[in-house]
Amino acid sequence: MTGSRAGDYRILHEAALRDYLAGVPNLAAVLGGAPASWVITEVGDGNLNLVFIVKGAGGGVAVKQALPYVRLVGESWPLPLSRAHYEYLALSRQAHLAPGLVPALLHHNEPLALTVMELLEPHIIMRKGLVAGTHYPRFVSDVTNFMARTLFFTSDLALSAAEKKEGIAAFAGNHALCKITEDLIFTDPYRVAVQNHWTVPYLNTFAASLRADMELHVAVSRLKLKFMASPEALLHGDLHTGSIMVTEGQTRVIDPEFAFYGPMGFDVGAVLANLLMAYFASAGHERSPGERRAFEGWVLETVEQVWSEFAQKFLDLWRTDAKGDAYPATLFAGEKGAARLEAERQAYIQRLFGDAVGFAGAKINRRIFGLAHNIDFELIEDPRRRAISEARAVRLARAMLVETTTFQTIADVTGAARGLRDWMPEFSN
Ligand code: SR1
Ligand code: MG
Repeated sequence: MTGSRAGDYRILHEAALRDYLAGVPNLAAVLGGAPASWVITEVGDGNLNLVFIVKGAGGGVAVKQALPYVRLVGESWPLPLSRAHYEYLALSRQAHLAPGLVPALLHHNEPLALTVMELLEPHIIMRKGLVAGTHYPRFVSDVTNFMARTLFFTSDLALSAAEKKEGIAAFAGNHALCKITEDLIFTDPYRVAVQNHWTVPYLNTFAASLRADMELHVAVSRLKLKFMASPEALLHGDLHTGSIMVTEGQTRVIDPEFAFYGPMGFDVGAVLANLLMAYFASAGHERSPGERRAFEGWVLETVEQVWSEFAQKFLDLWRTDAKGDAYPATLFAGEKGAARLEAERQAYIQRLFGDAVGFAGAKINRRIFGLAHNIDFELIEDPRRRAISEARAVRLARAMLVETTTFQTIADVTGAARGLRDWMPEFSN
């Protein structure tokens, strides 16, 4: 799939991209017609890369090219192009483990850090649909299949120790992307950092308490260590609702450039956190009081189902497909062994739930106080209304981080979120 030599990297803008695609026979065939007639549009609205949609008489493709720096910030923040390699590798593995839930890969050029994928149409970024108040009936089933299968089948429960360690090694070089997470999620929101920002002046006292709250610092530091030192499974690594494309009937998980072997709760917590933020942001998008209650009810139901279906599917895979070196069958023989192993599975999933709750809390705070925010809150134009939604989310996030064990079930999480729906923060200004 690679057509250039190392050292050939250049940023492909429209004309160069047209020439490049014209020179790749399978892509030219998908697009159809004369290359001059292809319509090329740059649509990237993420923080890191260029993304083009290319349409021809016969069809379309999506082209993603990594930039040698963080797009959101500019050339002052260099970032390795190798992330395109890890994204391609992760997409290939996910396509195998969770067929139909990631975009089809059509072409990859390693030196150009460029990947061409099927064009997902009429899919939209899920976060945009959530801001608009759209329900997605397939989402729970699809995202839980994706998480259960990609996490289980890359873990020691499914793999031999050698296969697992090969997997860790294959992604170990993606450390620059891990470092972004380590800094932006687990560190910067809790200290003075130039790139932090929040809804001023309303959240000033909240930001100050994030910087002063030692219990919070301990909680987030424990999670940071878990993120750095627990290679449980191949993570997507950035599984927020901006990394999911949907129609009402289809779900596709995109953008795994942060993939590495880490703690499973990080991916699960990312999905839960982003749904919870959609829930709290919803009040800020109402045009009349209570207008979006049905949507908000669906979001909380979705939070509950995401956890319960994920847990069920993961445990079922463990019961049927445990070919890995962990928990050797010979140690759990007979009825007594089977019962003890089942109790252990329940304990494992409860521990994973606690991790997901904590990571979800960290994911919420980073979107409200860190560098990279989300449109769920940012599109609430009135800053006071935005801050009210954000403050509710932050209050839940602190409890999820510091009082994690008080959330024993997912209903404890949704109950706490529901209880904060109409809470009015006292702003100092
Ligand atoms: C500098 S990159 C900021 C964020 O964008 C990505 O989507 C990740 O979430 C990362 O933390
Ligand atoms: Mg992304």
